[in-house]
Amino acid sequence: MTSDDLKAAPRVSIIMGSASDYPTLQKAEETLRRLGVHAEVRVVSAHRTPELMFEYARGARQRGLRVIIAGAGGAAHLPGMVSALTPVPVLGVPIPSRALGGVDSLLSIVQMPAGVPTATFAIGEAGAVNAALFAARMLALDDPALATRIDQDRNERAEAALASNDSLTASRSTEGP
Ligand code: RP5
Repeated sequence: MTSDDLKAAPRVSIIMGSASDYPTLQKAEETLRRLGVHAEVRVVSAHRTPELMFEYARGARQRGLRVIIAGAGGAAHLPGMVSALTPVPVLGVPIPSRALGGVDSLLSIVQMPAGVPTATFAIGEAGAVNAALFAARMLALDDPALATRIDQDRNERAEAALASNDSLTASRSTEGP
């Protein structure tokens, strides 16, 4: 990865309904950065700033965005509404909500009517990481260097899992019968 990869005009955006969603979506940003993919990050609320949401979504393709990761919690209308306004693929991340733990967010995002495709990932950080990896895989379809970095990342995750098994086995064998 070169520093130019991180400086290039963003092909991915990460938007969220509130700055309180950022601790979850930071995992998406970190995952993309690790792969050398620069993402722009913005608060765009479907409920509090609907005009901004319209403007942002309507201009997304022309600005060169190739995929939008949209996280929201509670009555999580942002991913679906943005998907209704742009042809750019939208990956929804349900944010854990204070009242209902994110099940409300999940159901709000996943139950889209036919004709408005909106991908939905797991609630919380796992969803944020996987949305980022999915976005990277989409970009890698015509970016061989990125595809190579994704392969390396996957190998590193496999090695970490194997190492965790070794640590677990070692710690168990030092305990009594
Ligand atoms: C949603 O309302 C946001 O996506 C956030 O998850 C939730 C709560 O927002 P705050 O009250 O923390 O700003 O629109």
